[in-house]
Amino acid sequence: MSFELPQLPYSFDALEPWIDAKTVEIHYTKHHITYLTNLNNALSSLPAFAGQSIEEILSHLEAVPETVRTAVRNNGGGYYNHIVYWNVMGANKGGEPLGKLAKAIETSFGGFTALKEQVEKAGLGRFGSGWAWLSKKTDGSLLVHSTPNQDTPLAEGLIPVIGVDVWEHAYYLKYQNRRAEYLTNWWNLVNWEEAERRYLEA
Ligand code: MN3
Repeated sequence: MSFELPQLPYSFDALEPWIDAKTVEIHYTKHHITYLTNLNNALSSLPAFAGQSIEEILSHLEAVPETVRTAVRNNGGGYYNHIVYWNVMGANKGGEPLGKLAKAIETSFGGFTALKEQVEKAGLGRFGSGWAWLSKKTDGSLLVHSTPNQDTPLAEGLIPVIGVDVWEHAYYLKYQNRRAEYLTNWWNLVNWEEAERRYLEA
């Protein structure tokens, strides 16, 4: 068994002008696929993991043999995190959170403005490479947090609702060192239907 690269749910230029087509193309066809390839290589000698979902594997990294655990953590994380990232964005999206997720954001943070501030702060505060997340805890409440490198919320027992990649490869061609501007503009891309679906499913 091996994992596969899900199709990008839109064309490379769909996220313009907020994320340029070249960045999306390189990010998906070079970076994302490399995580996938390295994940499959790491798991190729472990038939016991065949049939497990990527979510199961990343939620129980301690069960992965030590010889490949770091490879699975980094590349499995990269594989999974980017699937979340692509799917919580879209063309002509943005706007405000919807439905039950909007209510939960109100309860946990006091509203969308406060959520945006916390996510942008988490993304800006991540030194080096990583991610900023809105995640759901097991008790149903919401949390804004950041993970380094390709670590996932799953490894902390959290379910990601939305996540923004703050590795330089996600924004450097268009924004260079201006991570703050990328984060502010990113809200124009968030697919709140998908975010609510993830929140309700989690
Ligand atoms: Mn990336």
